[in-house]
Amino acid sequence: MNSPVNYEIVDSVGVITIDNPPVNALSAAVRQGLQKAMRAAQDDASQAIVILCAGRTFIAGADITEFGKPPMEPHLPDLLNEIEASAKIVVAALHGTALGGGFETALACHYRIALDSARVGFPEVKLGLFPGAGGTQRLPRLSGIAAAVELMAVGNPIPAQKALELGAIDEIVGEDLGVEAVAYARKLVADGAPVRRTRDLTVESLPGAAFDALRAQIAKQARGLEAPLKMLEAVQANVDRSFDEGLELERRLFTELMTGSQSKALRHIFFAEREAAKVIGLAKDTPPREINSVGIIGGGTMGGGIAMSFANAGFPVTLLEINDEALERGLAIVDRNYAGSVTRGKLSEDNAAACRGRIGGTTDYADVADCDLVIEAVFEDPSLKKEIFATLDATCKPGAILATNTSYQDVDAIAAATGRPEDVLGMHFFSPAHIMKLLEVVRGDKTADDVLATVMALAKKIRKVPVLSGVCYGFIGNRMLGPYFREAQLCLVEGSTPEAVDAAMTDWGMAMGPISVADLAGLDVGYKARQALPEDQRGDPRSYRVADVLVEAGHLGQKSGAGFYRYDADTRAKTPDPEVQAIIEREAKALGVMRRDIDAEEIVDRLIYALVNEGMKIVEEGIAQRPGDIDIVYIYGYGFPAWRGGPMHYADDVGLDTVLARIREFHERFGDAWRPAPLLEKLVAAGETLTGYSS
Ligand code: T1G
Repeated sequence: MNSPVNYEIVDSVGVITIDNPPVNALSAAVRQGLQKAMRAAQDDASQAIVILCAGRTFIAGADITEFGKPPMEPHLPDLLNEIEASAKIVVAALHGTALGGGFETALACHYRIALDSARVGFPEVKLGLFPGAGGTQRLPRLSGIAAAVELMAVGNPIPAQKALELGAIDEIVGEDLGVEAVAYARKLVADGAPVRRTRDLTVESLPGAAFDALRAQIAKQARGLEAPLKMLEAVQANVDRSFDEGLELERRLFTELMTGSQSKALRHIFFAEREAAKVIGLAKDTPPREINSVGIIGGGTMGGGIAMSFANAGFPVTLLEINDEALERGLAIVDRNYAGSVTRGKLSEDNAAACRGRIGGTTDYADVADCDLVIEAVFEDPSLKKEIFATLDATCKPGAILATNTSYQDVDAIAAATGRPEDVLGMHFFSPAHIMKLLEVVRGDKTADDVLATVMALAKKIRKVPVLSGVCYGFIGNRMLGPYFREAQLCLVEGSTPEAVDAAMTDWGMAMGPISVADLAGLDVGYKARQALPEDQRGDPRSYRVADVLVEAGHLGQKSGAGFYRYDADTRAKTPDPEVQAIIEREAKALGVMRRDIDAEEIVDRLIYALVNEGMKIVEEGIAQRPGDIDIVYIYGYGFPAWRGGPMHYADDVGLDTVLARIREFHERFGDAWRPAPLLEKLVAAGETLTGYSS
């Protein structure tokens, strides 16, 4: 088999080229090829060595597909020690994204050059790890401990210019990297530059107190993720141990993380996110339609956020509202959001102005007639949506894609309001739409393949994570949220309090507790949805009676200053409300509920297993293509802790038999709402897991 590593001498410089598409990951074959080339270069006529990569990027890390499998030699830390020990100067030439083990490879070289467009970084923390091949010991020696910790704790790459400032690279060179690298190496030799081993550099020490402060800060940011704190422990070795002792500690802590459940969960998410973008049965080469202009119907919070997502990605956007006043209000929301992004340093003033400049407004449908994609984002009134789609059908050019941003309505019924249902689908954004990464793409009965292919690919361009959903009430995310909220409300009535329910879930890792989420979304939203249903379809009154009473008492949530909690008008800080607790206890009595102590474990199990049980049904019905898609929905749309891998992965990790046993117990105690999903029973009976399952 051809090695993905090529070696040749160019102008007396040994040039090692790695060519392992798509991202030159450090697979076993790459490591073996690199070692072989390095050893050859030690004994041949070359005067110096250059390591670079073919394709779109320098090494983007260790090969994540090899994790969890028996490691093959050479092990990366040993290989990098060997590169560093080279008797001849070794230069790393970087382009694209030099990440993780790729950046560590560069740090083990004696000199580093890069294209201006290159980026370097340590994203391992996003995999529940930290740099495990010398990065925790070498980067501090070049950039100082504080800068190194910052780069490793958050995991976002930095541009070459910044890396230059930090001393992590030595020079930024022109576009022809191969030529520049050979010339750079030859100049080093000509100048008599030394072999400069990073391990030999001294590191500026940091007092214990500074480490304590860092530890406290990181613990707060990590929100239950173990890796950043272990990273800090490894980095601390820089001040009180030798380089090799530091490497040893790094290896031990890294291995603990690698074999732990958090990294397993985050690696699952890494691949599940990429898998989610692939539509089973849709030909890879389905030609997408061209999208160069976008129209948005409705300039409310969602419409404005969606417009910004497209404008931020370079698309011209036309925002349509029913009259000038409403349009002004909509554009003012957009202006406020851009000003906020500038204040928070997310966008530069110029960039914000450029993006804002791409958004135009109108009250005339004729101005969206030529748009390639039109997204309806008005409030959840089914007849209004159908009316708008009938108008779009009459106005928009043939071939335009017509999308609805509904959160739960029947997309097929909306498509039926047009004569071109094949051009209609759902694009369900999450609030705030210019920030939240998730996009539920809802395929209607008649949605054409090229429409689907277009929108799945477009999602990446607007920096969204797409997940395909079939048509059902609430699609994937909101449908599962129903049982989740049901259990949260039942726990309240049966004996708990808003603060206890929320604390149980946030301590477990959720970004926000369910009661606080309800207050944020607005209690009136659920109330109106229930009022639209006949009483016998609203479910167990114990699961909504308190919310109904609160709404009827004017407690709409954060937006009215009071919901389950009271909110400070200025700071938005929330406080428990004794009056609400009194209402809960009064309604419990009226509903004949004997209140009891409910501990955090029961709260977590009821809420999370409610998600799992509904998720199983969604997979079995084919609403979601794979369990991993559900995990992506909950991590990018509902604040589920990524280090638990999403509800479906979590169920696998706990053990489906354990989950089923608990659900059966709840079924006994609480009734039909807890009937175990057939798929769960089938998998347990067959001794199977969800891994690899697809509908
Ligand atoms: N290993 C294996 N496969 C990888 C990979 C990797 N490191 N990175 C990407 N792929 C696959 C990916 O699954 C997809 O496959 C295809 O490449 C294109 O990726 C010891 C322990 C580089 C910024 O965490 O962040 O080094 O779906 O769609 O949007 O300390 O990929 O086509 O079949 O994401 O252009 C650290 C992970 C590893 C970087 C490119 N490195 N990769 O983004 O393409 S841990 C990372 C990325 C480590 C050492 C430690 C991105 C990218 P498929 P893509 P992209």
